[in-house]
Amino acid sequence: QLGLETRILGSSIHFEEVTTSTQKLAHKLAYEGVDEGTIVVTEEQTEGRGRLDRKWFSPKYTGIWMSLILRPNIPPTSAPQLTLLVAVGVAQAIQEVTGIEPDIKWPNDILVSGKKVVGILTELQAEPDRINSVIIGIGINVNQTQEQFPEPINNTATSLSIITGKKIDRALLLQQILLHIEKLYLTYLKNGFKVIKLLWESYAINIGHQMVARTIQGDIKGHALGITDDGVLKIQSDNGEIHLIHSADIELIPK
Ligand code: BT5
Repeated sequence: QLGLETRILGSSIHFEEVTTSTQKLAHKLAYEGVDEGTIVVTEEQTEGRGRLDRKWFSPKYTGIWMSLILRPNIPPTSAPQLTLLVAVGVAQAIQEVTGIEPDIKWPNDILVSGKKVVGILTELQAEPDRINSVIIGIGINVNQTQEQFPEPINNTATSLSIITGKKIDRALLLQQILLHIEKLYLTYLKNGFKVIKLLWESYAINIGHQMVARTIQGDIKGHALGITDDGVLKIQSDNGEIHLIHSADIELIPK
């Protein structure tokens, strides 16, 4: 039992010992019209995925692999705001439970000491002007040992227990994550993205840095100026041109 203190998030919990992907199951539930705040949690994913159908490594009993269903009344163009909101909520919860101060790397990673601990995947069920559901997948490496990470991520990924040297209580962390995300979500629905953006900026490591944004249209090299009110990244390339990046993999260039 999770002992949740939240009102919306986790109002209904679908727990599976093992599943292909919590995203897949959450999409199905969202189509069936489950309540907002429904979450899907599993101990192991056999086909966990990242963006662009990349694989998300999700071994048994070591992580938090979950998806949440939200139904905010916002246009589809504002959906990236929710990725950033969830990243802030997860970062706050990690900080509270472990004492670690994590970094957020736009758009969807949480890093500690430059290594990836959390990945977030936001997907929509939407019409052109209207969102029906937002399905937000959260994958967190909690109790893996370094040896448990396979190639090629053994040099780029880490877990909370590797960093702290302690085993982390996953149920407590999950409970805190839902609590923090819900607080932020209620603020967001009431007051918009402004406060969330400020909080996000306090964790963000991209801003002000030189970087290469690898997009499906090609690479853009430049200096990140910040994010727009929709959560889109603004990069100024060396010739002064400003680019709005909606989706990309970011490679930070060391100073
Ligand atoms: C992400 O994609 O970071 C989003 C990951 C979302 C996972 C959650 S788990 C619950 C829910 N159900 C799902 O099926 N998915 C969501 P992206 O930015 O595309 O990063 C993917 C890349 O991260 C991979 O290509 C690997 O290089 C790396 N990777 C894979 N597994 C990892 C792990 N456990 N820890 C750190 N890095 C990983």
